[in-house]
Amino acid sequence: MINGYDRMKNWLWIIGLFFVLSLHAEDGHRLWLRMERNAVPADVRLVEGTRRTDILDIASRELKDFWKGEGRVLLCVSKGGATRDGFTIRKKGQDMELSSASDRGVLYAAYDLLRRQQTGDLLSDGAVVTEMPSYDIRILNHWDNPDGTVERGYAGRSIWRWDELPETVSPLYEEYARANASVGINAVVLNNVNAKPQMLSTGMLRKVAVIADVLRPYGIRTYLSVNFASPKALGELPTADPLDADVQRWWKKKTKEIYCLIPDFGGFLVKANSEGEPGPQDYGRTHADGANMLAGILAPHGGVVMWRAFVYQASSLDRACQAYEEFMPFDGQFHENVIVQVKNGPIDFQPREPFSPLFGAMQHTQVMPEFQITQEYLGQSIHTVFLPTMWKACLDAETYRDGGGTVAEVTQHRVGIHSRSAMAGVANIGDVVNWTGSDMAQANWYAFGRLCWNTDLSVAQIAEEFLKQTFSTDEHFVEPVRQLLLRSWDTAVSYMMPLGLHHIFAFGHHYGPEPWCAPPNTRPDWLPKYYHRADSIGIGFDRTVRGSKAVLQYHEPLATLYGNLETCPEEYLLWFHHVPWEYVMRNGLTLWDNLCYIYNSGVEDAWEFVDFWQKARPYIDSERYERLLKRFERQAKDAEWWRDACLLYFQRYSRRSIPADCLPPVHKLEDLMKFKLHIDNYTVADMDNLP
Ligand code: GCV
Repeated sequence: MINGYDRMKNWLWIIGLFFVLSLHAEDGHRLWLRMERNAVPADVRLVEGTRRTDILDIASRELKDFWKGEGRVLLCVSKGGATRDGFTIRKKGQDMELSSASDRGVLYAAYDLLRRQQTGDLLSDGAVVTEMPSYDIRILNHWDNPDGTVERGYAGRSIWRWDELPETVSPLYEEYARANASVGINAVVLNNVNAKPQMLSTGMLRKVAVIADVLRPYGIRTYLSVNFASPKALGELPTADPLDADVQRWWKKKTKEIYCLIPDFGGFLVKANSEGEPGPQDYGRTHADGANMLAGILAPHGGVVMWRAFVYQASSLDRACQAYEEFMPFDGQFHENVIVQVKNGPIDFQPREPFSPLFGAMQHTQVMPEFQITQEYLGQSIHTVFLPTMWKACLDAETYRDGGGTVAEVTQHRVGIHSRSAMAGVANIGDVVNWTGSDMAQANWYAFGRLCWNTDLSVAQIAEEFLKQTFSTDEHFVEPVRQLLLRSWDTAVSYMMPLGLHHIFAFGHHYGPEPWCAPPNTRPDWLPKYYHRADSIGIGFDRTVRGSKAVLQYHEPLATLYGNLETCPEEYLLWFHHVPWEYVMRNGLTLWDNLCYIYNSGVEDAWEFVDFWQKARPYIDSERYERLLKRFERQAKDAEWWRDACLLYFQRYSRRSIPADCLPPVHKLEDLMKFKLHIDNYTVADMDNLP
């Protein structure tokens, strides 16, 4: 029999346990902003002459709540301060002075200070730090649809709750704004580039205005993707021809309506004549006609047009050549407030691509890089792949255009007096509690912001900052997990598509491998065989002067370097060349053997990540530990799936055996060829149904 006293004791036990657990509960929602709130607010003041603004109020609040320094924090906006969102922090005795030419700069200084506090990177007495962002516009592109779905989203539904707006304002919006501001992101495109015309209806714009009001005090400007055919699709005009006077009047009126609701509206992002989206070519007009028409209308309001160069037709021309062919004739013809938005590689966010030749080629047009933060082609929200390594490979690539310059340098260079530099990232954010599906995928959101702010930051530093703020500052945790993050991109490329292989994904969802995929009546350039071209002689796409000539879109010495089998960097070998299976590579092994060993090393690395992660167990909360452990295990099994699918399939062509010192396949090709993943909403558990 349990008496009253025992019962009470049991209850106290349960309540105590619950309390302890909830203290340690880490659902990932706080991202990298896990600072302890002060019991007594810090002493934060505006210096004389600095007027209060909403942005400064937020900077003050953050510092009062979380800054633990002894002295005062002085916030100063003055004409002489750093411009373009830049800032200076001075440590004077116990006091900190944060100054900038704008309140936004002061906000970024506040977050810089808090980051230093979190990571232990404190300033010594008399220290002066000045920062200037690499890009003017540091923008997230959401591929969120008005119905709440997210194209290529792996973290639940859209955070924008259109059906509740404008009346109900989700607290998520402000949390999201704060997270962005803390890493310097100052612009957001709310909706998918495959834009629904209804986004421009008055009802939707009122909802957009409410979100813009929440983002503004965090220094964030709101942009929209627009459907080029909107005037026609909304039933208001018979045409969307950009040279038609009625169409121009329609856009003028619509733009005015937008600026009445959102005075600091940033502008339009446009995907035109690409993958079935409408565009100026539908009316015999050019990309320049379309972009300039919108740019002319936005200019008086201070808005910009981001016009995407992601274009390709089902034609005989190599897909990798098409964007260059379509855009180069218009170099120098775009208005100053047009920025041509170019994906990092010439095809489509593949695990590894050479940089797009347009970066080096368009010398008289403002061009901006577009990266994909959401991991459409890199294991979605299951695999851990730290993407800044890949982004840096693109940003640091030398273009050899006139006067030279890396991709980062040429895109940061302003082409016209009024032009602005920009960098875009396709968001990986949804309404799941931890925002990004995988707790580790938060690192890519964080890294995107940090890299837009400073393209010179090292990947190692970004990883360290993220881990210290998000998980633990304990070196026993930080060092191995940082190593894991630094290796993760190379590992994923090794088990998915080494040596320049690309686009050999499963059809539609792009999660797993399907190099054999060939459904009837499908565009050839959507199928893996178009890209890998495996046959009895060899494998790879010949883009040399004997093949599609894509190499000629690069400046010398790259055209020759890539075009020559002996000098082509091996990581791009099969991107640029069709190479015989028996070809002897730089390490003295044949192509086939190399392929086997690299796939094999990818699998070994992925299993090693499981070990690394298991060692991290004592240093972090069990919730996030367990969630990630499941993912690391699934990633390693997926690596085996990739290796087996690709090697066993390509073996049908190479007719060579897998070297004896490679791990033997765990799957049979016939089983893998039968396996189909549900297109939507698959989970780690679904993947366990693999044969
Ligand atoms: C938004 C790839 C993706 C599409 C995406 C497109 C783009 O093709 O698979 O989902 O569409 O890129 O960037 O426009």
